[in-house]
Amino acid sequence: MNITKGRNVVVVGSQWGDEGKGKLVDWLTESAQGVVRFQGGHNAGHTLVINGVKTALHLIPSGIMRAGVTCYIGNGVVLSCAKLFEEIEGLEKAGVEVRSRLRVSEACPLILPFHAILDVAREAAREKGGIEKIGTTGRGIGPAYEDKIARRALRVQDLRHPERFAQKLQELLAIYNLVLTQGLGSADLAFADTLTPYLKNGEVQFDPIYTEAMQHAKLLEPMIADVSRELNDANKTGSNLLFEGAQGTLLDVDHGTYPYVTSSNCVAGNAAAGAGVGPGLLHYILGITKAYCTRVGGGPFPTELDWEKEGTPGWHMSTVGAEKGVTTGRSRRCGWFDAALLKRSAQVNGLSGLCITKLDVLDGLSELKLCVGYMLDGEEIDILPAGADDIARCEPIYETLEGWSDSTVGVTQYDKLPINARLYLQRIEQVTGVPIHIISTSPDRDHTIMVR
Ligand code: 2SA
Ligand code: MG
Repeated sequence: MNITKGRNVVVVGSQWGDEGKGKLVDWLTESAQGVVRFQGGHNAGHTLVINGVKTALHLIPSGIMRAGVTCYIGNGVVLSCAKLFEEIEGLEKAGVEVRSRLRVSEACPLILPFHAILDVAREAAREKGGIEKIGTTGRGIGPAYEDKIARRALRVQDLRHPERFAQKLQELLAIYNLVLTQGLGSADLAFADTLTPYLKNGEVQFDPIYTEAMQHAKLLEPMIADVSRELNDANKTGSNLLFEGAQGTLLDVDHGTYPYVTSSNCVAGNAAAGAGVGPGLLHYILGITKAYCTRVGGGPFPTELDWEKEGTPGWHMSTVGAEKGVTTGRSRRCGWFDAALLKRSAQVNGLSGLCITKLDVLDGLSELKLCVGYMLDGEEIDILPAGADDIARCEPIYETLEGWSDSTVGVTQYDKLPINARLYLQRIEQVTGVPIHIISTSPDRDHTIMVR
């Protein structure tokens, strides 16, 4: 089976993000000519290991590590030019050519410094008010999407028109300064010192933001494109396209553990809207799925384990799996595999196949638990319900399977996996109803099993 030949593939995270999408997109790019980001922003953190060298990407599609592949940032992405150029410069230092291969949609809403200020201030306000924090990455993602939906965002195309940009920025700052000084109270801006020169006396300043944006405008100009048109043209000439999701299905603003979610649609269907192509161009949907579960940030997690207690299975996952956020360095919470959650994920994405990652992390655990449903209000349910409140009340129903002691690190053939590892994978397929097509046995590009 070749999942990319003549077909476009959408790669989505089927849990709470960090399933290993970056590695798989890079690996699949061998048979693709274009890689497209369609949602999220620099809150994403995709780690690639190529020939033992580690690269972390936040905004640029993972296809950038393959020479000759064109990378697209679609209209669904919220774009911080400052972070984009930071990332471009880092890659260039490592010898990767970026600027001639990156196309950025003119319709991307911009993330500007005040978005991160509001994001951080809101989280501080929640904490002060005794409300559980969302646990955002503090990158301004939520406020930037709010501006988009409220129809007042500055977009990449505005960078081409300095006067228009200046006027829209003035209008936007009037709103932000009202919210920041009156809505939240200046006490919450105590952290502001670290964010100068954008703030003065608790107010966001026009000049430094405008000046910086105009500098970015010049640098970005050669990369600004009609991404929708270029993707449609590329498809007509037979190019295979890969749509690279960020975060994960349970962080989707509609289908996730709302309100403990990110502010974009992370599901496969958004690859069309967030890139500017029709849904008919999305041929195969690959759900990247960690062999256990992790989550970073707040919100319910039915199969969560005590991952800080030495010697426990949760601690094993956390330490052997090196479960730390790529963007913020926060520890990820760890827990057993949740097949009832995956069932929801398969449904809302229309998954064609699964890719199981980090199977090797489970090596050495004597037994494994698999969540196949929950008890909710005295009733047994077989699929994750909607929204954080109900999910938080779910009591997992577990099946116990035998573990394996042999190492699976670097295994590249299905038959070479320990029998108990194969039984674990087969049970996941049975419960979720989705076939496993790929298995990843280490972060390395070459340590990948193509199942059938
Ligand atoms: P935000 O910043 O508004 O998108 O945060 C809202 C929630 O979404 C979660 N989120 C993530 N979860 C996992 N991985 C993400 N990317 C980084 C990584 C995260 C990091 O790959 O490791 O380094 O901390 C990501 N981005 C957003 C976030 O934790 C909130 O729960
Ligand atoms: Mg990540």
